[in-house]
Amino acid sequence: MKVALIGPPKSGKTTIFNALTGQNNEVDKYSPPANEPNIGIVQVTDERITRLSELYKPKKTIHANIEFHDFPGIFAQHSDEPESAIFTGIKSCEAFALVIRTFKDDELDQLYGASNPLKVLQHFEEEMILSDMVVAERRLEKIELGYKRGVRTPQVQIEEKTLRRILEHLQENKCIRDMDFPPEEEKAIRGFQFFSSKPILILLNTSEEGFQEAHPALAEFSAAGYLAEQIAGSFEQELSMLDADEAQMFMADMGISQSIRDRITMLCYRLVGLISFFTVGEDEVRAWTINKGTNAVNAAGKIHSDLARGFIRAECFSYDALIAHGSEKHLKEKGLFRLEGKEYTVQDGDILNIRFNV
Ligand SMILES: Nc1nc2c(ncn2[C@@H]2O[C@H](COP(=O)(O)OP(=O)(O)OP(=O)(O)O)[C@@H](O)[C@H]2O)c(=O)[nH]1
Ligand SMILES: [Mg+2]
Repeated sequence: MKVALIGPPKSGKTTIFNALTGQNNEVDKYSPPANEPNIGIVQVTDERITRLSELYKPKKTIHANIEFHDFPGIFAQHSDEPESAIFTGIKSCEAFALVIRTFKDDELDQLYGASNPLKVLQHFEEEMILSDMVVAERRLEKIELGYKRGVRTPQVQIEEKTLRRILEHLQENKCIRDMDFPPEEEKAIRGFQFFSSKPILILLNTSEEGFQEAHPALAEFSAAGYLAEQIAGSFEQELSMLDADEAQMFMADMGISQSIRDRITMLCYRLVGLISFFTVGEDEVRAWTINKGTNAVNAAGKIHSDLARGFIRAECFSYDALIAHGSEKHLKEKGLFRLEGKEYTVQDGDILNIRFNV
C-alpha cells in the first residue's frame, strides 16, 4: 500500500517522514518546494509473524509493509494544475496522511498564517473538491464530443452517468469518499483516482511542549468522523536517530508507549480497513495485506494470479487456534482445519494454503 504525506508548505511532512523511515532528508524553513517526493518503506510490526516464524523456522520471513511518499506542500496558491506530476503522484497513493502544523513558529506564522488545523482541513477538502470537479468536467466535455461523433458505447454511458452524479455531489461541496458506487460504476471511474475519494488521516504536528496536552482540534476532528493523531515531529525525528534503548527512555519521559512507525502503520490499516492473512511453510512465512471483506479467491490472487485463476479450495485455520493448540496436527485432530470455497470471506489472522490447478 502507498500512503501520501501531504499538507501545506512547511507543516513538517519531511520531518515526520524522516522519523518514520529513518531517512535523513533535509528539513528546512526556507528551502523551496522539492520537485520529487521522498519515498520510503516501513515494515508493519505484527508480532503474529514473529511467532509464526518461530514455529515454522522458515528460510525467509516477509512482513507486510507500507510505502510512504513525502510530497512537497500543496494548495498554497490557486494556480495548481489538476494534471500536474505532483498531483498525479499523490493521487496514485491509496490513502493520504494530512500533516498540519500546530507547533508555534513566528516566521512560519508570518509566511503561511497562524496555525489553524480546522481551517487547513477545510481548505484542503475544498481544493480537492475543486480539482476533482475540473477533472470530471473535462472528461464530460470529451464524452459529449464523442457522442456528437457517434461514439456512444454502454461503457461510456455508465461513465457519463457516474461522472454527472459525482459532479452534483462535488457541487454541494462534498467529498467523493462519502458516496457509494455499484461495481460497474466503480470500475468506470477507477482510473481518475479522484483526490476526494481517498481516505484521509490527520496528523497534528506538535512541539515537544505542546505534546503534553491533547490539542483541542483532535476532539473536533474525531467528532467529525476523522481519524486523527498528534505527533511530536521534531522529537520523533531525533528519536529515530537513537538506538532502541535510548529511544525507549525518551519515549517513556514523553508518555509515548509505541514507536511512531507502529502508531502510524496501525492507523493506516484502520483508515483503509485493511487486515492481514498469512501463508506459512518451511520456505517462507509471509504476511499479506487485504481489504476487510475480501473473499478467498481474491486473496489468492494477491499471492499470484495463477492461484486465483486455478482456485480449487483454500485450506484455512486461524492464527489464534494455531497458537492455542500448538501445531497443525493438533488443529486437524480438533477439526479446526477447514476447507473454504471461493466466496469465503477471509478473516484477519487467517492462515491460508491455496489448492489450485492451472
Ligand atoms: N518546533 C518544531 N519545528 C518543526 C517540527 N516539525 C518540523 N519543524 C520545522 O519546520 C520546518 C519545516 O519542516 P519540514 O519537515 O521540512 O516541512 P515540510 O512540510 O516537509 O516542508 P515542505 O516539504 O517544504 O512543504 C523545519 O525548519 C523543521 O525543523 C516540530 O514538530 N516542531
Ligand atoms: Mg518536505
